[in-house]
Amino acid sequence: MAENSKSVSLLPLRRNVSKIANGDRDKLRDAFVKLNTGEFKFPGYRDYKPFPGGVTYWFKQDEIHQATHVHGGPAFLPWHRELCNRFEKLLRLAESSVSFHYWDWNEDPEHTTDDENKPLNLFTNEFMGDAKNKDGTPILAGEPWLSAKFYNPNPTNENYRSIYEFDKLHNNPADPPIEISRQKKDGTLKEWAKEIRQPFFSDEEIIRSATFPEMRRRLEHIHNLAHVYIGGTIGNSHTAFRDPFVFLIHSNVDRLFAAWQLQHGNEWRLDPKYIYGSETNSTAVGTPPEMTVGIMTLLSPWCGMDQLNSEPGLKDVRPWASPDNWHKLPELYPYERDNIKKNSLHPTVVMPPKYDDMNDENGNLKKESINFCGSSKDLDKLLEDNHHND
Ligand SMILES: [Cu+2]
Repeated sequence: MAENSKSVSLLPLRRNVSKIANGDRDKLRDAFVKLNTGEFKFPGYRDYKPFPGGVTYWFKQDEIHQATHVHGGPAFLPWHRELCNRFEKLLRLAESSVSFHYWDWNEDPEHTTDDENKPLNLFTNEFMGDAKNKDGTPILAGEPWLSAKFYNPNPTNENYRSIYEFDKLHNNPADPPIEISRQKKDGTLKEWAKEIRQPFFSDEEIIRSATFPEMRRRLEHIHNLAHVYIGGTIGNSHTAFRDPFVFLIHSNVDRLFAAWQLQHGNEWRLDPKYIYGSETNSTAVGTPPEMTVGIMTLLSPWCGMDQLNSEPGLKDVRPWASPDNWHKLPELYPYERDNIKKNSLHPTVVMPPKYDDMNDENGNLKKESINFCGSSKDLDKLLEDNHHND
């Protein structure tokens, strides 16, 4: 019994963030906060040329997202899955039993309910900060992020990150952004989409898509709406990853991708050779910044820019650039153990992470909810077989 309860509390299930215990939300917030402290910094110092160092694990996420721009193409889902999986590992360095929980965008995050069906607002100064002013105008996120130096509205010198993409003087990733703002819309995401006459796809419609290209287009569209629905910093793709709420959106995006993969009778969606269908052999198209990234493209920046096949227009990011070159020394870094020279076909990218609506407390797939005929053991084996076939 004791052993059992221990294994449950350590289970890495990703859950609906409004339905977990208050203490688990605190833990998630604390992990975010810790990743922006001196304890969690990448090597180097701010003024190093050509690539600044000394960036916290938290600010690194914005730097990575800005350096790559993987949107509007086949690699949107797998690339963001890699980003999220890596970020979850970092969160666990700060809080060992934390998971990458999701915001179910069918719920209004200001007016939802908790695990005991009591009213719950995710935008409080104990959890995600402020969502908007009472009159609907934009607001700065405030606590807990202000004290944690996730932004600094009153810099005493020139060391801050601007909200403008082309402000060359104020874009050092080691500096705090000058603001995190939000302007959340009233009602649910679906209600707002109707108001602005945008097509809306339900979870069901996304999951029932017949092919990968159809599914990822529907899913990315709703994801785009979700960004603008929260508004402000997160509503601009250049600055979105400065707002912690972005990860709750992206956990939900990945959950729906996983749910599509686990549909009964569609085991090919777990097989790197077949999952991406007609987009399997896609490569980068266009010229930066107007380009889309393909399934064959190596996952940047983690692969290092000196790799063959790395795409034009991408920016180098330490520590996967000189002088650290982690992509050449993965054995030195425990959380870089996976082969860094991977693309979206790699089994660790194709494998769906475990979510509470598809997996039971022991991490096994729930047959009744997702109609997947196998077990997670079969899944692990399938992925292993694919790995050996590479
Ligand atoms: Cu996004």
